[in-house]
Amino acid sequence: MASGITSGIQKALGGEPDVKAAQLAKDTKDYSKDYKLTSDYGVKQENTDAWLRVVSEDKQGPMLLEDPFGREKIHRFDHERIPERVVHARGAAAFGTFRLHESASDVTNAGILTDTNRETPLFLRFSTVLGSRGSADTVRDVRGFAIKFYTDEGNWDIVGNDIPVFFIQDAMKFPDVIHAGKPEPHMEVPQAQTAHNNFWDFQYLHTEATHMFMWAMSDRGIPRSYRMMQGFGVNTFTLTNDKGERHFVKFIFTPELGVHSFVWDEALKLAGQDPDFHRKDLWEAIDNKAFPKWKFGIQTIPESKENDFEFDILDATKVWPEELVPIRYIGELELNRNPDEYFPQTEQVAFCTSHVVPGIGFSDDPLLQGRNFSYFDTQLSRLGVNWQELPINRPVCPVMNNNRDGQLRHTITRGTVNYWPNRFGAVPPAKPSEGAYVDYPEKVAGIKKRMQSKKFGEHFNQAQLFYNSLSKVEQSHIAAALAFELDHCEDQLVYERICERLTDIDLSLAQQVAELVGAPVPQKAGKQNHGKKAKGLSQLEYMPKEPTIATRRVAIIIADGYDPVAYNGMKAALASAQALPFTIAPRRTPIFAAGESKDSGKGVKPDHHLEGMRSTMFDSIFVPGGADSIATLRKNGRALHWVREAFGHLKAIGATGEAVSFIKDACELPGVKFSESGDVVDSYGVVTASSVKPESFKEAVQMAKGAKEFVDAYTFAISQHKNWDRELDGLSSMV
Ligand code: HDE
Repeated sequence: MASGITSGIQKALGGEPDVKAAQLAKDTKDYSKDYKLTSDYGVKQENTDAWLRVVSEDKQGPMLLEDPFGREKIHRFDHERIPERVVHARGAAAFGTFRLHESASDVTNAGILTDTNRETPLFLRFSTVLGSRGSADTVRDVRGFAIKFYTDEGNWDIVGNDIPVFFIQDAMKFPDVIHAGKPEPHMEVPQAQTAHNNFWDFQYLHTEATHMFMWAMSDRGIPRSYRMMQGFGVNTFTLTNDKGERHFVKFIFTPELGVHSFVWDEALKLAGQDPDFHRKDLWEAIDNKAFPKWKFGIQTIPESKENDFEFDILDATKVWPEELVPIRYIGELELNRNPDEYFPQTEQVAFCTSHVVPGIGFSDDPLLQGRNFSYFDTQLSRLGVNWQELPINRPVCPVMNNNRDGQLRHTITRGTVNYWPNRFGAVPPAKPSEGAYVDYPEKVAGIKKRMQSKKFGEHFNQAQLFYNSLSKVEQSHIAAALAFELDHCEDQLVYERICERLTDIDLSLAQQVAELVGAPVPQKAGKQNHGKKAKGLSQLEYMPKEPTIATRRVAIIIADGYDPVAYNGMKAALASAQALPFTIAPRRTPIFAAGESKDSGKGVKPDHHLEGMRSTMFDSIFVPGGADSIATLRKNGRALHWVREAFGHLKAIGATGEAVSFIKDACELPGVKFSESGDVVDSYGVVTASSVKPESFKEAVQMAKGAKEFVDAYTFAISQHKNWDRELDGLSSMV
């Protein structure tokens, strides 16, 4: 616990460091070791395997309906499911802490954004949008980034995404955009994909979605990890300070590990090879105490400047370019505890954009205002009216009101009255000076009408801005993603129209895609590209300042006769840099080093065998030398596939000794250089060193230096996430 915690709630709970954890502990049971099995009504049971039935020696007789235990067990099972979320059904979550480094008291009086002595507990749920609960993690989609802050003044929910803009401007269009993206109604396909006619039909007809579909088609749609995504509140909220002044605000979270994505082929394969990849990745990092962290930032605009921009600052299809509205990073969010049980926590957590605390409020953003209704409403069909009483949803501060009853109410309130005012002089409602929520006294005038203000009508400027601001590689990924999606649209009208729409963004993009998908290749821009760029949009801008390989999964591939010096040295170097080395071999029984006797009873037990995993599940591969080991791997088609696939997916590859020629033969490509002698060569992220056995002390010292040089070059290549030069120079697709 940080020193100087002043939270009154913490004191009330006996000074517990994490008030939410302390509260939840009271509802968390682990009976299995202390108690015998009982029925739900508490009676001990001697047999929970067989239903009570009539039997004779040679005949199995009928089961008896009278058996309360058999009936109860099946009945409870029959009713285990609740409706999944209508969107964002698939998710994974963790507990964490929010700390404020710099008070934002100039713009707000919210305790969580002004008190730098506090640690606020939180629960963060990541999700995909379109897929069902059982769909794959790595599909192309937007990712949810929903946080429940358990503040001293009540729960504050930021229900955000990993993309800063949205498809629609008005909440009323939400059912349309989601219906168009979800499986088509006649045969319920495709699952968790936007690659189908209806989605792209809608995108063409609904021009305000153009900016967002460019983001969804960019690498942001296929993140490497939940831990390597930004989070955005998307909507425009407001902050009010002690002077009663109001600012518009956007909330931003930027990950310490950088913003990284898969390449598409990798994401596609992983969806089948390990559909739980992101869920496991999050759990594994927290379990290994490599706690993911995000910087928390705000962009604020004083109320007086609301109309100073060429776009409407209440339009959720627009970003606030950082050049115009800088981000002020004032806090840090860390995830540091895995949930105890999925259903009561990750599934039953219920977020509401309408949950704000004093000092934070809404704007007239028409998407936000609809969301404020929807989230509250949807919890009724998922969880019932008393959903706020569920342990994961309960605030850590006292809840006192006259709301009563309803399905599954379990708070028991003493007293004779349930209304206010009452004759018993119960505590009256709070005053603003006592922490009551103050509604901002805004003057509102206008004509009641179903329309947006004028600036909402411009839909392409920021789609161009986004595209122009990306690196060449990122731009080419958008073209490839669009070509993939449109290839899955059989309706000619749909793919031709989208190619036409792309001319409103960039003519050359439209031409590339049209050629690939077989649409007429456009010759004229629909709307001229303005050529402007903005910072902060390309994810390559978010590389960590200090290169890091923390939590990177590295496969070390060996077979009998491997070089133990290179194997052990690299394993230790990776582990000390907080990477996760995994030993992969042709079998999972022990593998023996060169010179090690099979009868020694020792050997290394691999974590996985070559067929059990795929290169897709790792960030990099390293192959140590050893003549026999390499001779075995050369004959193993799957081993070759590991190397070629890792190369194709732009991953760092390391090899020493005899492994160098193996890697060279597996993926020899013009332009890629390999080490021929003891020197270290880093070419396109393939880092090799053909070691020689030291003949003298001097040589041994030189080799030790070489080893350090090798480890440094190889780990740096891993820290770069992908070797983009490989792709730019057209090497990756040749494997
Ligand atoms: Fe949501 N959204 N949404 N959404 N949304 C839901 O609420 C909705 C939107 C987001 O991990 C639902 O509890 C409307 C934008 C996340 O539990 C539902 C509109 C953004 C999650 C709902 C939007 C989001 C949801 C379904 C248009 C990014 C998952 C289950 C006005 C800022 C939260 C639920 C979790 C979930 C409605 C648009 C993010 C139906 C009407 C924009 C991260 O209430």
